[in-house]
Amino acid sequence: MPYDLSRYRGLQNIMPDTNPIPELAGDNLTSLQSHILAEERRYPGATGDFSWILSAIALATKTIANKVRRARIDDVLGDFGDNRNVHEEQQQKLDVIANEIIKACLGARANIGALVSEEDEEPTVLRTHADGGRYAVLFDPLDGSSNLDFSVGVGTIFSIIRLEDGHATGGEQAVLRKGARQVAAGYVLYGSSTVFVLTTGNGVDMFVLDQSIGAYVLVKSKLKIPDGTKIYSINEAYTQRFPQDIREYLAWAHETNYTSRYIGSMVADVHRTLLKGGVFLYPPTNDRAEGKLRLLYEANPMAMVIEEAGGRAIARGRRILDIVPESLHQRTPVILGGAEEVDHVERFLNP
Ligand code: AHM
Ligand code: MG
Repeated sequence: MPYDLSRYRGLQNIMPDTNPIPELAGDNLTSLQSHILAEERRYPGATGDFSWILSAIALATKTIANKVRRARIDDVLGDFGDNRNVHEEQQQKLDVIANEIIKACLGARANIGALVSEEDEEPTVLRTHADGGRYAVLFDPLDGSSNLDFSVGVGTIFSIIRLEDGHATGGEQAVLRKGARQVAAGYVLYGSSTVFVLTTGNGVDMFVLDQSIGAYVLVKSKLKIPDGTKIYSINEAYTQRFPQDIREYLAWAHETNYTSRYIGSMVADVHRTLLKGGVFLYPPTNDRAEGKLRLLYEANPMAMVIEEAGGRAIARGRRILDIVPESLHQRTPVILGGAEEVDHVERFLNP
């Protein structure tokens, strides 16, 4: 459904003194909020849980978008002292700020039992299942943050799972669910515009933050990854450290007139792959047997988005969404993108 500007201008003509709000424009101008409510109506007996959680994510990401844009002015770029996160990676000041913003926005939602963040070693347990904690939200608050100082696109990645009755605490065991069990996933890219990409298992929709009205508005519904795009996205500087099969794929891609695009910020690289096609790879290396990316809040949500858009997401010869997690911050190799492009890589992979 396009963001129909003529309709929008029409509204302003009728009500010159009023700021049009998205809901007033009917089908042609749909806010994230109204979209989620409409999605929920598809399920008889829906409780409104989703709109409640997603509105908190929307609020958090609008706040983070604002912080990212003002970072240099507010002098919050750069390292957060000598602090390292659970992965022994240097934390940026904005990693910490984004993490706190998300926890502040999600923490008050009565149906969230646990939060899992890349920046925190343990889950934050908010309430038990018995007390209404029905969902867990797993997130990377600010992915690609080492690029922040140079105004490169960074993003927030999120995954929502249902907590089961038996796991009353909402602790680590409760959130170790394979990606196929996600009920919603997506990301927000803080780039030249702020883009919210969402799937609730019914295709992939894309919203853009309209700063003038402070709302995410729907710009594309039911996105499909184009096939036949000869782009690979990989940190090619690691070629000597990649397994032989990946090196053979790259040699084939060179001979087959592929081009390369690599931003080094997963949200931006995946977003390009979603819209333009191609394949994104973060394989194992000699020094990192499982690659770098984290399963629960990086690979899984991106895999759900990509599959819902008709693509494929694999690791070690199987669907990323079928990997049974063993620990909260475990890593996984990642190959995702247009189905045909992933097939091409797969032909080279050793069993
Ligand atoms: P981060 O979560 O610490 O920001 O690291 C993840 C990022 C991804 O956004 C990106 O795909 C990858 O690291 C790039 O890694 P490399 O510099 O090894 O290519
Ligand atoms: Mg990350």
